[in-house]
Order: sequence, then C-alpha cells, then structure tokens
Amino acid sequence: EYGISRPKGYTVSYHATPEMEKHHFGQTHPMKPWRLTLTKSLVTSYGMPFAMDNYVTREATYEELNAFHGGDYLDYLITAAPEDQPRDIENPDKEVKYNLGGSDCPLFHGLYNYCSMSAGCSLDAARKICSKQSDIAITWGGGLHHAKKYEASGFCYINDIVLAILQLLRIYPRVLYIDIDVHHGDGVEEAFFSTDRVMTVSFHKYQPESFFPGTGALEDNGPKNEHNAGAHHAINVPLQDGITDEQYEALFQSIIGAINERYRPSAIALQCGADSLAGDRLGRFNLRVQGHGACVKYCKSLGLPMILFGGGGYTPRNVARAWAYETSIAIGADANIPETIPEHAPWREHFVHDTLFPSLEQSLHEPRHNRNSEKRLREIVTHVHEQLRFVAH
Ligand code: V1P
Ligand code: CA
Ligand code: ZN
Repeated sequence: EYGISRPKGYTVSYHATPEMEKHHFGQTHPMKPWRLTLTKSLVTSYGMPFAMDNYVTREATYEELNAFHGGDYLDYLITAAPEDQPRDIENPDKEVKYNLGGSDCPLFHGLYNYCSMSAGCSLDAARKICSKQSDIAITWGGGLHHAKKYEASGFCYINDIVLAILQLLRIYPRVLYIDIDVHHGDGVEEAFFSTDRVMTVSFHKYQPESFFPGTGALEDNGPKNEHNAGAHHAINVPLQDGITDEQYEALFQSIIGAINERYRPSAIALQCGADSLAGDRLGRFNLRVQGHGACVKYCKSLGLPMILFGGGGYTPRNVARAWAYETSIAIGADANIPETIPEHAPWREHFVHDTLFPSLEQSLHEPRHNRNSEKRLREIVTHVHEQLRFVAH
C-alpha cells in the first residue's frame, strides 16, 4: 500500500513480544513499556512487517542471563516480589538489595519475565546477526544500558546489550557500540572496560551533579594503565541542553566516521534511546525524529552487520515516531514513507499531531536554549581524534 517491499540484497529482522508491553513500573514511573505497543502499531500501519522477518521472542534462560550477571543477583531478581517493595514515603529511594525496590528500579509484578523477555529479544537479534540470517536486527524492547553485573540501575535490571555483544564476540573480532540515548551508557562501558574487542561510544547530556548517572566525562577513555587492552577504547561525548539536529549530525558523523576508519569494527551495536528527542519528559536535547534517524542512516551506510536496540524514551508518542522511522531506514523505505500517520493507525489521536515528523514548536512547550557552543563541540571532536591515534590500526 505504501510501496514498502523487502529490501534488495539484505535482510532485516524485527524481534519483539507483546507480552513485554503489558508490564507496568508503576503509575508515576516514566518508563512505559506500552510505548513498544505504540511503536509496533505504527510500524504495522505503515506496512513495514512485509519487508522484514518478524520474530516473536522467547524469554532468555537463567543460564543466558548468567553469561554476564552474577548468580546471587539473578537469584534475588527471580524471587523478589512486589510485596518486598519498600513503601517509605519519607525515603522513596530506599532499596532492598542490589539497588532494587527504590524509585528508579521498583519491584513490580512480572519483573523477572519482563527482564528475560527484553534479554531474549536482544539475544535472538544477536544470534540472527551471527548466523548471517539477518544483516540488521531490530530489538526495540532492549537497550537497557545501565544494568550492572550485580546491580540494577536507572530503570535497567538486565543488560541485554552486554549479553548481545557477548554473542557477537563469538563470531566478530571487533564490535563498535554506539549509544545515542540522552544518558551515559555506563553499564556497557563498564562491562567492556578492559578489552579492545569492543569500543564503546556514548553521546549524552553530562552534568555530574544533577543529571543521571553523572559519569561519562570527555577525558574518561578507559583504563588509565596503557598496558590494559581497554585503554583508549571508551569514547565519551558529553553534551549540554538543547543540542540541535545539525550540530548532533555533524558531531556524530565526524566521530563515528573517524572511529570506523581507525578501529575497523566488524559489527555495530547501536542503542537508539529516544529520550534524546526534543520534548522528552526526562531528556534535554532538541533533536527531531529526522536528526535522531540520521544517526541510524549513517551507521547503516557503513555496510556492517548491525543490531538496533531501543533504550530510554519517555514521551511515548515520539518514541514510536522515532523507532518507526528508524525501522523504515533499516528496510530502506525512509524515502517513500508518507509523512502523515496512516488514517487507520490505532491510537492515531494519541499522536496529537498527525505527522511522523513534528516540528520543534510541536514537540516543545517552550523552546530549549542551546547550551552547546561550536567551540566546545570542536574541542570534543579534537579530543576524540587524539584518542584514536592510540588505537591499533
Ligand atoms: O536521577 C535519578 C536518581 C534517583 N535519585 C536518587 C537520583 N534517576 C533518574 C534515572 C534516569 C534513568 C534513565 C534510563 C535510560 O538511560 C535507559 C532506559 O533512559 C530518574 C529521573 C530523571 N529525571 O533523571 N528517575 C526518575 N527521573 C524517576 C521519576 C519518577 C519516578 C521514578 C523515577
Ligand atoms: Ca548515550
Ligand atoms: Zn536514557
């Protein structure tokens, strides 16, 4: 109907399960798994499933999660019940254990199933890439980049990205991890801190005292000990409020282009957190759907096997717009995709504006001041290029 057909010469797979979308973190919690339903419905109403291999994923097994996470932590995660959730109005961040049960990582009904489904999606995506059955694998239910080996953090309990990259490392010598979520991808950086087989690159808002998680300074590039293989293999791009599409795209292409030439990755893992969009409930940037998507388009142009992960994104209608548009980029249908959301799309009125590409005025209640100077952005690019000189060619 929209002229969407299978891409010629390559295969895209889409990994999701409607079961994941039914979970709730709680009424006031910003993470809404329902945004995945909205995304899938937009993807479907544009006819995109015809152009992809669609998989309903299974839950990851305990053994699969144990490839990264500690057994003690997993054992607790399995048994933790919503009844164990501390209900202390005076101290909402009170946790039970492993940073669980506070306001960020609450214990909710079906938590373990939710986590194992997210990980199952991303593991299936990685396996399709390893077996070369897919060239681009999409896992919007994954991207939970803050989870640590023994700890939940920032709405993330299981680090599906780390698990997926560990799969890729069985086949691919070097994996480039790129993170365009507005938050620092600390969990993934930490997991691969001491290896040169994964280079991690995060673009994020950086304000150590007041913006979560507070890590990811420009100068943090991996272990300081030069004898450690991981030295110079963590790249951080700290940004300020209000960055625009034009600035972000130029920065992204300059940095990722240089990394691609120097590091020569054999596969890409791209975390597409949509909280870097303008009008996000937690984010601070001024990116439009087009600017966010341009990062995906650039990565695709490198012609490497790639996994697209979800991540943050707290204004569900914009999350669905971005991830539907990025699905169209993956299948090569972005040039033909109608700007107007299809008449028959479910929840069409939920999108407020009927366009896939709202203007900044439509996304923001008040314009956000751009606090990124061209001078600072040039300094960042220079610093990254200098780091790359230490990376084996
Ligand atoms: O700022 C904090 C912590 C909680 N305080 C003790 C400091 N937490 C943030 C967490 C943001 C997590 C982002 C996850 C992701 O990168 C990947 C999925 O997108 C936080 C915020 C905030 N504005 O930064 N938690 C909450 N807001 C929150 C609000 C209402 C209810 C529960 C949590
Ligand atoms: Ca990031
Ligand atoms: Zn985020």
